[in-house]
Amino acid sequence: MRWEAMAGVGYHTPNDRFFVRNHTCTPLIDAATWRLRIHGPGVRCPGEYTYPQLLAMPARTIDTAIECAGNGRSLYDTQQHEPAPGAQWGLGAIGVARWRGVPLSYLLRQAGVRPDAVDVVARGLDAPFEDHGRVRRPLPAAKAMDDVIVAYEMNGEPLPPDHGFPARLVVPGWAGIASIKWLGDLEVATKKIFTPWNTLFYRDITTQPVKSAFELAWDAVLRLGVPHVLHGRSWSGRGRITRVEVSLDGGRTWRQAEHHGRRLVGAWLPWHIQWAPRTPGRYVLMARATDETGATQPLITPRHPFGYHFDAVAQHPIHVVSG
Ligand SMILES: Nc1nc2c(c(=O)[nH]1)N[C@H]1C(S)=C(S)[C@@H](COP(=O)(O)O)O[C@H]1N2
Ligand SMILES: [Mo]
Repeated sequence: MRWEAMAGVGYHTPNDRFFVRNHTCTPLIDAATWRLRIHGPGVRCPGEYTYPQLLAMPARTIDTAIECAGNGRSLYDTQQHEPAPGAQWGLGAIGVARWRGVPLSYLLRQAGVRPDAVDVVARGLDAPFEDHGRVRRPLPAAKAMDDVIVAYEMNGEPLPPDHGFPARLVVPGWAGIASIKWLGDLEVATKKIFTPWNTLFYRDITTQPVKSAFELAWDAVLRLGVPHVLHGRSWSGRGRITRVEVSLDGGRTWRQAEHHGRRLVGAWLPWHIQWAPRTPGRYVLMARATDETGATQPLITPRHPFGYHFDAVAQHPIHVVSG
């Protein structure tokens, strides 16, 4: 997702601008023959649900972000000179949508979830990834019973194929890999389950850290002599954003940004700040947010072998030109 594409756009990321991250390819699934299977030793009444059955169940609507754990990975290279392998995302591997679907807790109760359930393994119907089998990721039962939904709608439309049609998990606050697309089955286990997606990839990754971005292109060009309102958004998978400070001089001085009053939403917080640059040239814009747990974005993120969780303040280059 290009951050300049979020300028002047409302709270939600439009479906056609929302980033797509696939291990293989988007499968085209026929909703008429699709089934969601719930099975495993952790449920007393295993079963299958059709698409119309899913749509007829009690539903919830939530505004929440999906963010890849590798969002911002290219900054390990450009800012910290420690490149990490994987897709070289800028800061656009995130989007916020209004998701509608069935609470996973409802589905698990329908299936007679047992009190000793430990993990729920969600498996996708996309093609197997290399020699690791189908994309599947265990979710702790406590999170599964909390705020997770099996979503079939994104911003008021049926899920687009790239985002998991006919149904996907949406796991608020957690790394994108938890939100399994093209959901085919849920295996409820009474012991910890290990798959390549919690041992090899995305190991020890649950919630997402605090980050911020400006709604501007990298190397954006701004005019001198006119007042600008710089817009941006900050987010954290661990709690609401409580403070955003901006530096327009490469980190020498910091000013509080103004909020748009969406503090009650646990997705991202839009903010803005006025600026009238006085001299032409190159500038580095920085935004630093704090969430309600007290976590503030650092200036440097500790190196990570897979380039996950880059949460340092991004150094956003722009040019100010006269005329
Ligand atoms: N079945 C399946 N689910 C998946 C993936 C995948 O490749 N296959 N990719 C995951 C990853 S790594 C991320 S970041 C999110 C991205 O969701 P999006 O493409 O809707 O933005 O989907 C997750 N769910
Ligand atoms: Mo991801």
